[in-house]
Amino acid sequence: MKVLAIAGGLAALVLLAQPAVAQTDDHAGHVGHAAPAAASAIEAVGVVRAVNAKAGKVTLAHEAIPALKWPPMTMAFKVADPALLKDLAVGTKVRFKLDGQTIVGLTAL
Ligand SMILES: [Cu+2]
Repeated sequence: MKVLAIAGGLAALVLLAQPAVAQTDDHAGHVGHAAPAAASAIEAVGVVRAVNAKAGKVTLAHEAIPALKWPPMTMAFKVADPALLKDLAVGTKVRFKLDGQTIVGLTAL
């Protein structure tokens, strides 16, 4: 039990250390995002700023995503299925589902 308690303490320290790291990242290049700890998809809301169906990419001005410790920002996402971008207009508010930094689900609101 003692070993388990120590391991738990270390995990807590790691978790506590992450926000400090995130705060020093100004997200200017959008490459500073850490991979999500959870394997499950994360949902967020944003507004479509650009669509590149050919490249399978969409640029979203997304709201903060606390689960990923992301502040609100505009960034490009890859989509798992280009069909998600069909008939998607710039300016549309959408709810989207992320697996890593790939959009696996997208619904106009
Ligand atoms: Cu972002």
